[in-house]
Amino acid sequence: MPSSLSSMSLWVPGIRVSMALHTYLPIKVLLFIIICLIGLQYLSLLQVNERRRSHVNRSLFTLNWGDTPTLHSESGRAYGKIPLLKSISRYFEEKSNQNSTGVDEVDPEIDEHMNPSMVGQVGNGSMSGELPQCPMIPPDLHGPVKVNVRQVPATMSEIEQLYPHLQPGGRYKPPNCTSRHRVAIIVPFRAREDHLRTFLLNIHSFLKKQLLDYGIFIIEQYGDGPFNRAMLLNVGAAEALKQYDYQCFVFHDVDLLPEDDRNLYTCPVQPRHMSVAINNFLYRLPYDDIFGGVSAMKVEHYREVNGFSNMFWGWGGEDDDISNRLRQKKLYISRYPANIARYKMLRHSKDKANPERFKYLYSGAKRMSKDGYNSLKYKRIDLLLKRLYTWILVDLPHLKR
Ligand SMILES: [Mn+2]
Repeated sequence: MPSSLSSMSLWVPGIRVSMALHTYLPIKVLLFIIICLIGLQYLSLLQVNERRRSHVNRSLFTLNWGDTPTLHSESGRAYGKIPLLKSISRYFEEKSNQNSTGVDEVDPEIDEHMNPSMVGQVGNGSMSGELPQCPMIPPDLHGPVKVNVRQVPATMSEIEQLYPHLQPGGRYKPPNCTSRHRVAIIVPFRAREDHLRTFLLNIHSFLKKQLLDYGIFIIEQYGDGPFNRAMLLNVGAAEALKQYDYQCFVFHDVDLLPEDDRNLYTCPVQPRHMSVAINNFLYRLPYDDIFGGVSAMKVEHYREVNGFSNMFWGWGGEDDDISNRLRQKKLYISRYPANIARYKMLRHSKDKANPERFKYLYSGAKRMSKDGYNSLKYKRIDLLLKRLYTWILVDLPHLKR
């Protein structure tokens, strides 16, 4: 009795003193059976995992993790990871099979637009009517681009030879897809032949990569009276829409050259100011409401604000006036980040600022409905579809008030 009591005290040390021996015997047996059962279960689990492992395809990279010596030599717990690895590898296997058979996920939007009847409407009845829509993000963009201002050919015909793919009037559309954007680039101009050559040399290669359906319109002011940039932009808008069913305008100074091809000249949801960071201004935005230099607008937004004012003769004011018009119509000026919307400005002597510009700026709101696109009058002296651009020479009547 004492010996068995002492052996009992080994098994269950905490309660040996106060309890009698015979009450512990069944518990002892029960514990033994439970431990045996746990052991058996454990062994059978190991066998099951061993069988599963033998089915696994060793060529898949995810299983190489499971087959590493460390996992093998370690305790059985490590095998618990294998079913997970297997499901991951099966996932990848199924994915790769899908790709190889061409069963890829279809973008519902693209699919919808590939419907021929839809493209017929969007494609403006042109040759590209049957082509699929171009990708939303052009694939050939590189980010920063080299702006060439040093080796500019001395004649237009030399530049023309560099761009044989252009249609008359400086028009381009992607050959293999229907562009999502029909964009008229409108450039007010007078007597800056060297700037124009530099601009055309750089802008055509820049825009081609962006898969746009675009045309370049150089609107030249006739005579040597004060320059009216805003009115020339209005003329450009009117003339561009006579040529083609453009969806938006990019109003572009001839002396600004984009430095990053992610700066997309697409039609913006909200009016977009594009020349955010200019080298001459140390790549900083001079003020928040600025809309000069380069800016883009949908045709409907342009019409909504009645275009630009025709009253700004000489330098300055017209860009702030359109900015006020946009605000009045509850349109917002959107911008790309400054590291993308970067421009190089060509050097030129400063034009004479218009001393009256503030007067017209202050009264701008009152004039918006009467002064602009709907009151535009001009005399078109010439229109030529040149190789690199559509040239429009225009005489602007100098009307006061
Ligand atoms: Mn300038």
